[in-house]
Amino acid sequence: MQSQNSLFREQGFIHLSREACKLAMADVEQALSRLCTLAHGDKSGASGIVSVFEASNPDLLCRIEYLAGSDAWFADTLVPQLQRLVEQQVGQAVNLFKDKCNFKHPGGGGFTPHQDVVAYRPFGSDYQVTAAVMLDAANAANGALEMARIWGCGEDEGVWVDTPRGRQVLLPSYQGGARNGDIGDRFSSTMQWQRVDAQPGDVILFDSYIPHRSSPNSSRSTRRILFFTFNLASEGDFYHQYYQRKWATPDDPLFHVSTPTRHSALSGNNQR
Ligand SMILES: O=C(O)CCC(=O)C(=O)O
Repeated sequence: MQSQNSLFREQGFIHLSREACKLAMADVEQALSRLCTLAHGDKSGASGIVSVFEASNPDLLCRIEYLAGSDAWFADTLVPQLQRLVEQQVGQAVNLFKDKCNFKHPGGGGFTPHQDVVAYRPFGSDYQVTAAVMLDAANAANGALEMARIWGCGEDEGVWVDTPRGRQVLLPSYQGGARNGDIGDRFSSTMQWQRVDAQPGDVILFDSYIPHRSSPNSSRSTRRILFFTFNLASEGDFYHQYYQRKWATPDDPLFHVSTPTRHSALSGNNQR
């Protein structure tokens, strides 16, 4: 059987079962519920929690962010556990870069094909790994994550970057417009997508070069996933800088890469 590290290295993602991760899910739920209560009563945004609503329905919450910055249990207990899981795969120390809970309520929108590195590279970090913690079962009906391999990209296309997982490519993508962040069609149209169905407590680790997407939630129940993104510690500590910028310019398209949310550059649709 292939070792977990070599699977992550080869695929760019790995699905860890709840039995393997042993996260205290009741505590996770309690911490999230504290944050939801705080976010709900804080229309001014003074708590620092970032609430982002769906473009198609301004009453439907898409996500909240700044979890570890807002709750000591996330910062002191969950983040170090996830950090260790990521470090085991990457073989290097990592720091928390950003965090969020995507709610994907019934009717919530999907995420079009993208690479997360598009949204993080402008901060000066070239490689990130996200730990996605399932709070609800994720499946075809409610919009589970889907991953794909990159193939057919020449040396002169995209931007090639040396990473702990070998050379990876940042594919050409759309900038601004309704397709902001989406991988160029020449690449995404021929990708074969693998849906990763998962159970509450499972963790999917994926790096920021792996193309991924998800469908809208067409079921009757909410599909929540927590996402904790880590960068290589050798590149620095970005968490506070990242949120300073997000608080100042929440509508910057950089914070809306292939998401079902609204940003400030909705006219134009330029592929770079
Ligand atoms: O929550 C989802 O379904 C997908 C999330 C995602 O792709 C992202 O936030 O980059």
